[in-house]
Amino acid sequence: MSHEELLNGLRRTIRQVLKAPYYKKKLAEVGVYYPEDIKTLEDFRKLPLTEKEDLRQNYPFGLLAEPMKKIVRVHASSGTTGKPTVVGYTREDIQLWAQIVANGLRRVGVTSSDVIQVAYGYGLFTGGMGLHYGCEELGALAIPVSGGNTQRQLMIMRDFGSTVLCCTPSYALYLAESLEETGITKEELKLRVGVFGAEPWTNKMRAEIEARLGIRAIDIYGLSEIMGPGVAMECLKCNGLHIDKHFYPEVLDKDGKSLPEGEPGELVFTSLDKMGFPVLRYRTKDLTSISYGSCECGHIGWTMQRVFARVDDMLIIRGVNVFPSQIEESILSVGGIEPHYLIIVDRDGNLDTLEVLVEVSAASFTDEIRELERLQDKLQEKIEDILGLSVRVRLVEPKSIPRSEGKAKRVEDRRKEKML
Ligand code: DLL
Repeated sequence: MSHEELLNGLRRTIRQVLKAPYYKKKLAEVGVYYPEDIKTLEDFRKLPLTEKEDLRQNYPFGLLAEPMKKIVRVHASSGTTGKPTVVGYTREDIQLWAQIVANGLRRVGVTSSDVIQVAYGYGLFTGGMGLHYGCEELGALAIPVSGGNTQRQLMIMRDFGSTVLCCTPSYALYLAESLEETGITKEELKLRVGVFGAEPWTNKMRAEIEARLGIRAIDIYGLSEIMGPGVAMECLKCNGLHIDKHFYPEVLDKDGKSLPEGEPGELVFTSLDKMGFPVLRYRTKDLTSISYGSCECGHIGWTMQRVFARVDDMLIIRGVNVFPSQIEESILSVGGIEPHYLIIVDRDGNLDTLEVLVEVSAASFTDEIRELERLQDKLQEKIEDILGLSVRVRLVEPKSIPRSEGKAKRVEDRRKEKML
């Protein structure tokens, strides 16, 4: 996209957001009354950021930029506190979203001949319906099974001949595990590709899922405030997620200053063609870096690295910044254990404590106690090495950590209750 095309897109969005009184007031405060007031990218970068709090203050429909009669669908994300954040789509927005998802699927070799099991939740969450409309736009067969009911998922997968599976990576792992128990073999399935997202995951987790299900596992990213799944997606090269051209990304540091390409910070998006719920410089709270360039797959534009954490996921333990993904990496680099874990942070007097529960595999569970102790020590050492913090690793029985059918919860921070 040329510089001029980008500026035109940004101005289109400014024209659209000015229809919502809240944005109008916010922009007036910085002297912007018309889209033409933005003459350069520098002007644009001075515009105020939008946060989840702005959405909350305007709950439920205050930021819609089109009259209600033009809105044909709402979605919402639950969040951990208070009211959900609500977003609205016009008919054109829904069509655009479907095309964006379809393009992403096409890029990983999915065609109209594919049978796509959509095991993301259907409902206010954007996962199910977002993928569903993308599949239909592609002309593929969508199976709207939604999340949960694992045995039925597996039966459908085998009997309907699903070739593509869409769900969270943690649920994919659970399905793989249940498959082994049900006695259905990989060979009885036609599964070829997995389109996994909605939560952070690592390359080690990818390798695990690919091996267990015998598929290519592809990362898909998105958030309801920007549109839903498909804002960015990997191609088969898996060198980052290509950001769709209808969204303009920026990466900012803690103080809101723009960071150069390649430097990690908070991802911020502006939609370029959304009508119902246009977004101006929305802070995603997701941490990653971006770069501009072309890929062998044909994508020319922005690519983001996988999201390694959210700003609010970062745990500060005894002053050290810890991301759950660092712990996941170390766990998955040791054999004899399952990729299921729970991080428990607590406080003992004035001291933060970090404990990681890790499941042993059924095979190592039968080993001698001494073997298990050795495994536990090895894991503990690995995590301590990476974090530079002392940690207590506790091996637990196979299948004792709760499985997730949607977004996994891997951290329990008990300090919060103690602070209240
Ligand atoms: O999770 C949309 C989605 C559905 C994406 C299905 C991919 C697949 P929300 O519920 O609004 O929307 O949550 C958005 O989830 O800000 C990230 O923190 C996280 N997230 C989404 N995709 C990824 C990913 C959907 N691929 C929030 N990797 C985002 C890491 C992700 N985190």
